[in-house]
Amino acid sequence: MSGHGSPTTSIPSQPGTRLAIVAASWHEQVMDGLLAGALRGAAEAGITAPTLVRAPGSFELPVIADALARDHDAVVALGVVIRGGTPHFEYVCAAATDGLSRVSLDHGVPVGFGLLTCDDEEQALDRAGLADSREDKGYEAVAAALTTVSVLNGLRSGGSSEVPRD
Ligand code: DLZ
Repeated sequence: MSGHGSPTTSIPSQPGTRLAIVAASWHEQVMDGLLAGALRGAAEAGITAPTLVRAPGSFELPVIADALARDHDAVVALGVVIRGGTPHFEYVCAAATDGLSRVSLDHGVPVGFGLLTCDDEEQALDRAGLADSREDKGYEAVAAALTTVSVLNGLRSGGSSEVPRD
């Protein structure tokens, strides 16, 4: 899967939204970029102080996201998993992905999926929203979560459910 075909990203203004970000701690340089992008996205929406929690690794993202989904309108999970020489990569990625999906559906709360699952560090850096990166997955994860909040609010109030466009 590549970023080709991704939508033009715009973030709806929603300063009252309770947003939480949970960020794993592996691969510091990439994670710093993801986190900066996520905070930039939050600020663009008028959310200046989202809840920010660190997880030890990506495997722990779902259980923390689950706790955050209880009292937030949206959660964004950030992680970086880089393939090694053992099947560990597959297990961590599957557990994090399945767990985050479950959290979202169990709570009816959007979970922005900012988990990079890469073959090597170069791929991860290219998606980290750093000066030389081609993609900004932390920002995109916040945009997706907040856009989904807007869509759900529209559906729940019987109004428009359209995804806002530029
Ligand atoms: C153990 C492990 C390994 C090998 N690689 C990563 C990684 O690339 N990215 C990441 O976020 N976490 C990694 N972990 C840690 C696991 O996610 C988890 O924290 C530990 O297995 C302890 O439960």
